[in-house]
Amino acid sequence: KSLAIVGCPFSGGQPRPGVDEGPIHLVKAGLPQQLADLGWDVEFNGHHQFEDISASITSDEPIGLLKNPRRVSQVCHAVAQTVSGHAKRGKLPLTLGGDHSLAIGTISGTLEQYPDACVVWVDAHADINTPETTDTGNIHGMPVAFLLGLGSPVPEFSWIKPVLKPNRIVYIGLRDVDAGEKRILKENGIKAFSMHEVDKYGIGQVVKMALDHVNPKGDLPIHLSFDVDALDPTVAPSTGTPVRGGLTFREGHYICEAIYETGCLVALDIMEVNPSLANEEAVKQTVAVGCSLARSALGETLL
Ligand code: DIR
Ligand code: MN
Ligand code: MN
Ligand code: MN
Repeated sequence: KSLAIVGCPFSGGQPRPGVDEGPIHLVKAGLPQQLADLGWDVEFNGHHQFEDISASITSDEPIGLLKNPRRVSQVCHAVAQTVSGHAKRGKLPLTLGGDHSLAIGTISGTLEQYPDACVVWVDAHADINTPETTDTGNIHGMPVAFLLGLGSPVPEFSWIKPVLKPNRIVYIGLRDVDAGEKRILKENGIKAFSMHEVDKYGIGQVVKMALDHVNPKGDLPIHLSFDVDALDPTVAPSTGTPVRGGLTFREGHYICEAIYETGCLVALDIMEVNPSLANEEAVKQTVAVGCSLARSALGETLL
């Protein structure tokens, strides 16, 4: 049991400063030791600095509506190589964000080593806008579209191999989906369990249905990408785009526990913790929840 923490202090996929401090807070809160206590051999070589990338990009004018396109692309490319490298050496990459545009990198890295991997995307948002459908131009609202190869190609992102198939991703927790995104989900037949389904069936049944869809024989590697804004804002207040009516503390952790129990987890993202939003108590609470989600996905049990 060996994992590598990939700390990604990056906020270029969205406009609010502070989310780049997320990984630093999660590590300071003791996450590496907590995972070691669960029996993992934990590698953590410090947070990504992305220094060469910043230095090499002197100006990053929007491309169409896309904001910070070169920075996001090159940072994600570096993250993809790091994640892929860890996976290749048999380590489970645990990426700490940072904003969710980083998942372009993490999932690309996973797919490079595990081409048949499936993705469980836990989020209030679908993050599947294309450069054509986006209202905000924030790339953290688009990673899934890039990974699926939807929308007209953006040359800056041509390194992405869109090898993710629409039937290999499933969503849990959605409740703030743009009109264009709803259309994309329908057109591509992408399975999504919104909060409506969580209310209707309960989280146990939803996770079972989600896994049956994306991993029908239970033999595919799973990448879990967890945006903490999937949780209700009362549970995870320090995040850039909170949406009320979210997952309870237990529902969020149940998803992680159930995915661990499959034995198929090969990569994990904990994204969008922003310690500069909300008061000190709320920040502590959100960072603690980020740590406990990671522990649940990596084998912590209640008994
Ligand atoms: C919105 C918000 N759909 C957008 N997305 C967020 O900007 O495309 N994703 N907050 O996490
Ligand atoms: Mn490393
Ligand atoms: Mn997200
Ligand atoms: Mn979100």
